[in-house]
Amino acid sequence: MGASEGADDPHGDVNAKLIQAKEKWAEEGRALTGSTSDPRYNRLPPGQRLTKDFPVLDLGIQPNLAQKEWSLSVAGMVANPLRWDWAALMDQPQVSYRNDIHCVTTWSRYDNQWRGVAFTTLLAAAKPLPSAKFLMVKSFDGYSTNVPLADVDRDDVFLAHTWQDKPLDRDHGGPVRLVVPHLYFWKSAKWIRHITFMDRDQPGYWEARGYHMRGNPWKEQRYG
Ligand SMILES: Nc1nc2c(c(=O)[nH]1)N[C@H]1C(S)=C(S)[C@@H](COP(=O)(O)O)O[C@H]1N2
Ligand SMILES: [Mo]
Repeated sequence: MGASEGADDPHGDVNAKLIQAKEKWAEEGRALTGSTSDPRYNRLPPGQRLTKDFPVLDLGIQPNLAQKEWSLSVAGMVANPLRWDWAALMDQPQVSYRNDIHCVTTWSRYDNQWRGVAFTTLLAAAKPLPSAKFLMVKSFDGYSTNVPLADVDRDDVFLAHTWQDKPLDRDHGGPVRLVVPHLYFWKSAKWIRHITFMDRDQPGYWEARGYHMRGNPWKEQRYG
């Protein structure tokens, strides 16, 4: 399968080797332990190992966006389609978060300190219609990922612009990324650009390549 297939716009060289490796893992069910766990008792989900650094994972394209070049548009099944630029994002209530990150490639990182805007603030502004059940999130590098509305209509989901008291680095998705901490980190779209609300689930970039449609780490929903 072509490495840039499914991307919004062709950006040249993606990290084809890494993408092929990850597709192969999905085929083989790599890293599956066959156990499930409960976040109330186990902080570390099954099959994960702790890391202290913050690895960078993406398609090999890292959009270089100034704050004033960034904006997020919201469309589809919403009563109020909208577009937030940097100033509009800053006008929203700003919230601090602390969470753990779980990447499907088996690293987890505890105690990330963030600032951003609650996703519930965006939902209140965009007003999803009753028919809206899933989101497709698209990014400036052509990446996409799908997520159930119920998984982002939660107080722990947010649009992040600050990590450990500093502006979010470009390689981690700055100026603005999505953070959905209770799902595998591939759902947390970096350089977020657009959200479409849908009545049906559609696969995003990795989901079309064998990754799970939901991606709950405690159920090891890595693939399929
Ligand atoms: N726009 C975009 N977002 C993305 C990705 C990507 O390639 N492009 N990769 C995903 C994957 S697979 C992971 S594990 C995390 C990695 O985030 P990090 O580089 O900040 O650790 O970003 C996710 N969000
Ligand atoms: Mo990932």
